[in-house]
Amino acid sequence: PMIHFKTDEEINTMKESCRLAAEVLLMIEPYIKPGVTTERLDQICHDYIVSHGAVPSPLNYRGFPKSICSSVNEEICHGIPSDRKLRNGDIVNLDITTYLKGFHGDTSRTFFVGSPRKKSEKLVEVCRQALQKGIECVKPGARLGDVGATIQQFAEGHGYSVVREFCGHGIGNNFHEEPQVLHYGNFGEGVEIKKGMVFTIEPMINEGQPDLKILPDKWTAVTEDSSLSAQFEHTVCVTDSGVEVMTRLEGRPLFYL
Ligand code: EYF
Ligand code: CO
Ligand code: CO
Repeated sequence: PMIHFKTDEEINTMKESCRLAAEVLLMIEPYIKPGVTTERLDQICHDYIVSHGAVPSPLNYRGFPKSICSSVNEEICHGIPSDRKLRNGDIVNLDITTYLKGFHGDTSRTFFVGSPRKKSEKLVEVCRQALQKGIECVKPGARLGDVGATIQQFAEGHGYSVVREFCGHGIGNNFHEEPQVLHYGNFGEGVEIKKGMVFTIEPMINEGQPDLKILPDKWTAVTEDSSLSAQFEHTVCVTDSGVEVMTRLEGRPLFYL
């Protein structure tokens, strides 16, 4: 079990990949409308990433067939872009990972399609805030259990549940590195956070029970009870004084909601 600590130089290069991934989420937003297929969104993101000299990390990763993950409504994560048309009132998470100059940058956001229902709005906002509170725990000397416990307490305090089967991860020259970043846990437990660590935090929050199943396509995770699920993700690095969100665009809020 080995965590790769990044030098300041590596982190500076990695920021370019992270910025591109964040720009993809900004670029794609106007295309997310009723009637658009998730395949079309995949194609637009793919072309944008490639035209900026990068590679979409999910494509062929462990056999994944598309360039982004698109997860609609009760889909938790790893949804495969398809000819499914988005409908008014859907929520859709687009998960973007880019590989540029030897480094991966990973970020995702849940969007509303057309006008959201109140219950979708509430779930998505709690998920966004859960990630924000998780990020606020990150500083040298804190532990990954603090991040997980904070996210879990916040989500469950609002009557929602946290998915256990998938977690955040170290990231760098490899898409997935150590450590695992659980979105549940206990304060004071887990790996100590140190300067130079780079990892994602990507809580998946369900409206109903935390249980999931995998669809026959072998990739898409959905809630077992068919309740809604939302997710947000950022790549963060640990600095001397705390944390920097590498997939946040300069001069913008954490998310554009
Ligand atoms: C056999 C994949 C492998 N895995 C993780 C591969 O970290 C990610 N998002 O934030 C992430 C994205 C993708 C990914 C895209 C494809 N994979 C998916 C599902 C199961 C699996 O194990
Ligand atoms: Co991701
Ligand atoms: Co990730």
